[in-house]
Amino acid sequence: MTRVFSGIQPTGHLTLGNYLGAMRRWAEVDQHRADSLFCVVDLHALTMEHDPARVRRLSRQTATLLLAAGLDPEVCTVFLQSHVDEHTRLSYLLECVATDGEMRRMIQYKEKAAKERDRGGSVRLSLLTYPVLMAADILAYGTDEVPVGEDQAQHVELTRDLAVRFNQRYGQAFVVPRATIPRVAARVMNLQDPTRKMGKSDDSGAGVVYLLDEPDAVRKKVLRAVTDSGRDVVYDRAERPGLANLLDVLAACTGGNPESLADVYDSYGSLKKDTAEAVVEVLRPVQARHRELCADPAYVEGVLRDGAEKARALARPTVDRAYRAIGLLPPVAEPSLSAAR
Ligand code: AQP
Repeated sequence: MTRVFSGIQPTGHLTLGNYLGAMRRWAEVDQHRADSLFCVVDLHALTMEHDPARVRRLSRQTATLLLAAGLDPEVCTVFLQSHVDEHTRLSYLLECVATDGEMRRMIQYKEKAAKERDRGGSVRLSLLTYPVLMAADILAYGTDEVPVGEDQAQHVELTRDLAVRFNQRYGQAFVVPRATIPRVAARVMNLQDPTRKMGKSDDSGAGVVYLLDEPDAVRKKVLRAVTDSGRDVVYDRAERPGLANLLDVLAACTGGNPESLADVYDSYGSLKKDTAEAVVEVLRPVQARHRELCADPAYVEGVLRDGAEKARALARPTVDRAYRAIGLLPPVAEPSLSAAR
């Protein structure tokens, strides 16, 4: 059976981009057709200046929202990255096959490091190396497919390169995975600046729809979305990015096609109104389920505990095999009681 793995960082409140680009597909498609693992990658949230209490809070909230979005622990595995040591164990081995040049070419590293420097902060070494940890997240599970938004395609490419290099040097240890990117809403853009991705660590929030935004807040943000100076409604991502973003979001929410939807509208106003309502409707059941789950934190904790146990059992043999392959001796077993007698 196909093995699917994907993760989400507890670095901020989850956004419509996370939902349309990744989570919805995990819940509606992937968990039912593949042996799937979905992970709150909390260690990745430590790569930038962080507040420990906020990371704890967001890790719980992110896990709860994954379940609210429809991940079903009966058919998939949901867990926290830091609960499974195999991720960091494997990460070090992969650092021994990755190069510093490769790391410095990662777009997210360049962007986030520049942002951190602009703020006058220093760049954590883990920001440079976190794509290797992400590769470990994926490779530890013999993953075939990684369903992600477009922004993560480069990291999955790196994962493939590391897997191939390790296998060539030290013998077949890893499955070489591939990214699966959604047909629409692969990169939902910021509503106030459609040249930038809608990201959860965005400072202002005015162009970001959060999954837990009240319906009126969603309407306000969509109705105020920056569009382009033209009047006609056409789908052109390069020349009319604001409009194309709204058409993408509407298409993703209604199951339509952005090009054909463009033909239906003759004004920006009606397109914005329908897009706002479509987003409100898509978020409604997620928010309702989130409220129910918040009333039962013990259930969420139980899911995460069982998920970590399952994930550990799956990852350990692959990681142990990689340790042997690269040249590390197995720990010497304690003499058993019967042998000692
Ligand atoms: N805007 C988006 N459009 C489509 N897919 C998106 N994803 C994220 N933003 C969009 C996809 O959601 C999954 C989990 O994302 P993540 O937690 O790895 O990344 P992030 O939300 O981009 O988090 P950051 O890096 O903490 O926030 P920013 O970008 O604000 O700095 C992934 O599959 C991702 O592709």
